[in-house]
Amino acid sequence: MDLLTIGAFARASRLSPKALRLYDELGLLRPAQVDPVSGYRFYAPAQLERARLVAWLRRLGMPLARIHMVCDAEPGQAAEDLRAYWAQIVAENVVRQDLAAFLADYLSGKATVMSDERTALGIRYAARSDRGLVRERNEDCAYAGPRLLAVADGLGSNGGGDRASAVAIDALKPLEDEAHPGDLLAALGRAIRQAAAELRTIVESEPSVEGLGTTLTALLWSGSQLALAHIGDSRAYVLRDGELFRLTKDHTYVQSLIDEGRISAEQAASHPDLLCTDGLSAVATADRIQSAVTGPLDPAQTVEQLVELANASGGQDNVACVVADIVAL
Ligand SMILES: [Mn+2]
Repeated sequence: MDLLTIGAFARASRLSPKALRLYDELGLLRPAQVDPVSGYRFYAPAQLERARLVAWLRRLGMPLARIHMVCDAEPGQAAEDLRAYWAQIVAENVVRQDLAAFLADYLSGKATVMSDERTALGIRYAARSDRGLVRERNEDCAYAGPRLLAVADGLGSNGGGDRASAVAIDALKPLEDEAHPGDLLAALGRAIRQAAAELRTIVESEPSVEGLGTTLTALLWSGSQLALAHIGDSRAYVLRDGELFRLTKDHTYVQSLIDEGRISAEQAASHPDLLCTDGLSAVATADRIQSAVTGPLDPAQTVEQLVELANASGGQDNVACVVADIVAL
């Protein structure tokens, strides 16, 4: 059987050569043959069916890890997986639709409150991190101060994880003391780039530390503006009218400004914020988290309760959470 070059196979499957190389590296679609001298990849025509399936699933927006699962499953199971994936997308879109409506209300509300007498706003906050019941170390880190709220979930061998999350949060702490007229996001971005540079230095100078990295979800507050930076699968939520909205999408890097206008005390009082690592969000349902955050407890009691919630579900992972209520001063 004649093998196809990667270019010919790419055209036939409507995947780019770059994508094909990535899928090879991931083990999703291995070439039939690789030239030992040139490294060129060759594909069998029979592989086109799998390649087209991958292309279709990509067009559907399915993540590669999940495509891998679907491609390797028995046909019945694959169909089941696909239906489950789509049901999840539909459910997430309902949540996003609600969030979009909420943000539209929120942003259009700012026009009407501009003429109001200025109300000073502050935040009441608490942060808590816990090792959980199983892990030997706590690689999560949480911080809350008058302007900055952040959680980080570190990873890395030989204590690298603890350090990675601490480095990320420490790099952000100076933001507490600086004035950031107008550009909170830029200030957050600079601090995050500095954290990344410090982590690179550790990786380069200490070979014993492997796989160093950290998630980071941080909110910077100026009294009238909130900026959010998010990397990885920790999460930020906002509670509004008793309902918990998730502001972050896992595994993505989102730079979004929640609100560019003034927040009225009335609006703000109904908007407690929650940040947490997957030690909580992976084990507790949104309902359980929502009822913990909605209750009459103050932020310190709430974070306590959230940690208990994570540990009551087995405490398999470290957990970090930050709760902040925006209040009129
Ligand atoms: Mn974790």
